[in-house]
Amino acid sequence: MRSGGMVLIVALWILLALAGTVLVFGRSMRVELLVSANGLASLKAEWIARGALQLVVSQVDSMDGDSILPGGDLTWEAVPLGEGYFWVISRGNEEGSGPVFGITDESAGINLNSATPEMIYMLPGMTDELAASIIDWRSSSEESTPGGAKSEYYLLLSPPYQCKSGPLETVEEVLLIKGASMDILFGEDGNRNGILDPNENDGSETAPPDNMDGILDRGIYDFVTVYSNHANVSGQNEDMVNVNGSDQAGLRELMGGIVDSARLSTIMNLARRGRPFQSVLDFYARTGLSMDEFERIAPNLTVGSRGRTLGLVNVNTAPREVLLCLPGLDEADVDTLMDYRASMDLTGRTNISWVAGALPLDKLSEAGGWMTARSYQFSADIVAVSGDGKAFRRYRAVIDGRSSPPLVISFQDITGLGWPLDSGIISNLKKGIAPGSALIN
Ligand SMILES: [Ca+2]
Ligand SMILES: [Ca+2]
Ligand SMILES: [Ca+2]
Repeated sequence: MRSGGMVLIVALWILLALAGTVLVFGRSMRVELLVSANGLASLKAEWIARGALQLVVSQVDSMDGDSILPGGDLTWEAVPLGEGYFWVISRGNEEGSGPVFGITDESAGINLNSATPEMIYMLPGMTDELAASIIDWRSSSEESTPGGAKSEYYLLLSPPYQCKSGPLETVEEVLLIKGASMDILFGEDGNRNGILDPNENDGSETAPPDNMDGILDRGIYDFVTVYSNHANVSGQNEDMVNVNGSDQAGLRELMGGIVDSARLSTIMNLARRGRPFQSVLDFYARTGLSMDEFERIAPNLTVGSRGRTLGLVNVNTAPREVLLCLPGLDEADVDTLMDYRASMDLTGRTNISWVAGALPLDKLSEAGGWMTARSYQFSADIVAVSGDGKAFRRYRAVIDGRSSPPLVISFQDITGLGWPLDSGIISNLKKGIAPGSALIN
């Protein structure tokens, strides 16, 4: 947040300085007026983007682990703010359906800092070489894995650099890693808007290269993250019961409230023999709970320190490509999971128990340790334009909602990628025609 604020302040000073320079050195009155008007438009776009960021932060603050926006009032498309408008482009759109607006759940992606080599390899378009090299890039080990690379490789490049040997801080950092390319990371979506733009379907005539097949071939960018993190989540249920704990009184009390004493002793026996459990889904799979029983107690269960905290994948929001990366899940499993999901109202659905009905027990045990139904990190691709259409700004912000107020952990200027929406919006604004407007509550 602070560094984001600093970036903005610095950017504003630069703008003011530029405007001042022009006033001093402008060669004609016309040029002078034109440039200072554009400077003012830039300033407005900048502050609209900043205001939009505050709205996103307050939205994340209200979600409390939920990853699904409540329907209805809230929209992120052509929102009037100050003397202009903003949009938040979501990464969640399906093929060819045009842009989708909203904030993006970072737990819907594979976390490159924690996923296994096998999971990373399952990403669309991934190569053996890059998967191995990502593992080596983040690993503190001195040894490289087959196909991977440590500093010996990077120090021979021009310019030379060291292997990171630590976690990635941005997804774009992948481009520093052996075997990476713009093509693998971004695919044909050069301007990262999730839409097939004309230059992304004209072959090599204009950048980026593409196969002219009328379909946006995506890179891994839309399916990966470096931010998803469930460690030290505050505000979680305080009387959580650790199914791996040595004292099972809590579990006995919790179960005793919903089953009779004969069933209670059966389940307690299976729980004792089954320990340790890798996830609450693993607990369900190996204790013979009914779906109904599990649904009632799942929000109160934890597996304690056995539980993974970095890079859990939210089964409510993850796209098909991401679910396919989870250990043990094949195409048929993912189809079933997605059919189940489509048939449910997921609003407020932070209870993971629905997954138990969608997968065979052995798959729940295997993949369950990577699954969650709660999310805390979100990103927002903010596009802000001045009301006269003369200037726009685009930022990608990442917000961590584990604390209140949430923290802005990344604020990246991607204005240089160009105007990412319908060009008619800009030309209309210049003619004084407002974009299809929407109100934010
Ligand atoms: Ca595009
Ligand atoms: Ca092209
Ligand atoms: Ca294509």
